[in-house]
Amino acid sequence: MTQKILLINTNVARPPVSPVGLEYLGEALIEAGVSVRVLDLSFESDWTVALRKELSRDEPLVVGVSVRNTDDCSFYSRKSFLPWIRDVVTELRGLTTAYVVLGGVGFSVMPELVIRMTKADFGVAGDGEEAMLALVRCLMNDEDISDLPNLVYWRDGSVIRNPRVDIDLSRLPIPRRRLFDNRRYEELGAMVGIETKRGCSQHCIFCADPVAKGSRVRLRSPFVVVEEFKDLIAQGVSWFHLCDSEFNLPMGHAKHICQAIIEAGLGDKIRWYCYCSPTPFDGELASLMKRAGCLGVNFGVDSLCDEQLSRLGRSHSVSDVGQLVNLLKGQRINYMFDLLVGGPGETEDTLKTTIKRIKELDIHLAGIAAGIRVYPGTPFGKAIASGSIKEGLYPAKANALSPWEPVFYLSPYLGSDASGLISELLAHDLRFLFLGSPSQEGSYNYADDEVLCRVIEEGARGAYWDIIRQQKRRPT
Ligand code: B12
Repeated sequence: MTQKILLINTNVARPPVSPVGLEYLGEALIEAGVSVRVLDLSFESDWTVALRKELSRDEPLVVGVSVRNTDDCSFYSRKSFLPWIRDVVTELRGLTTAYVVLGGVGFSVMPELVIRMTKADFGVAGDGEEAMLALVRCLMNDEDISDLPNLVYWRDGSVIRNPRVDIDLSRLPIPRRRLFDNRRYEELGAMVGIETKRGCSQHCIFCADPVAKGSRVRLRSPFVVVEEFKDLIAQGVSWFHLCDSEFNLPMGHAKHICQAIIEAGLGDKIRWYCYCSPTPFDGELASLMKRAGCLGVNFGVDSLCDEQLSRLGRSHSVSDVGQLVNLLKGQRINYMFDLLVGGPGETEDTLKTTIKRIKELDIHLAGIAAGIRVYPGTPFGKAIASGSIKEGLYPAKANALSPWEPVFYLSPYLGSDASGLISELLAHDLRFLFLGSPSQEGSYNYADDEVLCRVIEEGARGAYWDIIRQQKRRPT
């Protein structure tokens, strides 16, 4: 196959995040014999000039455009990246007749809405490797595309989404991680992404991960993951962030991954962070993670009120979190807790209880996201679409979940000034961060946070929450 595919990384937010999804996709295409070029807009000072230059070289058959984030998911800033994606697609239309295909985790959380808004020709929802290859082959040979799994396309003015197929990850070649300049990302303070599995089988009512990644967990072999680490280490990369929804689900796989890293002698060559669920977690996992180079864990705790946890569809309890905290303290693990405030049924009392318990447990760092980002394919999004929840939606007219304006839900029982209430309860306690606007004092919204970028430029490294934590504690 000789015709060229151009893959464009559009994630230009700072501090940067390496385009691991696009890299996995590109490597799989190359392995199948497709000729692939990449353009990383994250490193271009003038994106229109860069597009023009790239497309004047020769005409590709397909241009793949990554949509990693639809928006920053912050109720208080509500910054959408979709107008930017639409501008890139529009610019491409003026420069090439190539098919424009969208994909990425952001795209996959609401594909129909994103494609309608950007007017791209096609999209791939979910796993990209095999779906994009199948699409490219059909387009090359002028074959019918209408049955291709994961494909989103236009027919007679309507957007059609084909049924998804979540691929068996053991079929994929070991990605070589040479398409993008991961070393340069690390120099700019990024942690390079790497997956140990895909999918999440939990039933959290609000979460986009089962929608974007599938609800069946698919494991990558520890051998393959270690080979990928080795390749990146050989390129001079040492800071990583795992891209699993929750690293410890299932716990046995997490232990196997850590053991494989330790046995390969990589534990002191890499430093990594990850997301974990509060359960299951035990002393053996904590110790293996530390020996395998883990420097910090972000736990999705959401609430410290059992009735609220149950309403959110979480499977852990307040007592589980208490046990977890004892274990983390005993094992001296660096961690933060993510809290999700303002879900259905949240009241001033449940919120006060959560904050009080965080203080009592003396949690190192807790981040508060107020307001639930509503996605069409989640149980919560479906409940809203069915009309069973009418109050608490922002924007208020949000009956037809629009991608132009990110839609949020905030429990009406928190009153008209939830952020004032939260600030009052936190009372400048340095153990708390808040998902506000980037660069705002105490905020942990990383998408274009200038203060965070400056600190990174001065040499700070690690997960962005860990850098912010250290800054907050630094005497001024
Ligand atoms: C790890 C992670 C982080 C880490 C990143 C560290 C790192 N170096 O990777 C950190 C903590 C820094 C982070 C930050 C943010 N994150 Co984040 N993150 C994730 C997470 C868990 C993994 C993303 C990932 O890399 N996946 C692995 C890759 C391989 O998958 P993929 O990108 O989907 O790629 C596959 C397909 O989509 C497809 N594909 C990919 N690109 C393309 C392109 C084309 C053309 C095609 C056809 C196919 C295709 O092929 C790939 C292989 O199959 C996801 C949730 C999740 N489970 O995915 C959230 C997630 C992506 N993050 C999210 C958000 C909101 C953010 C922030 C904006 C939060 C904030 N306000 O600070 C920032 C943005 C920072 C930035 N510059 O982008 C949201 C995005 C939701 C949305 N509405 O778009 C997610 C989905 C979490 C969630 N459930 O809400 N994040």
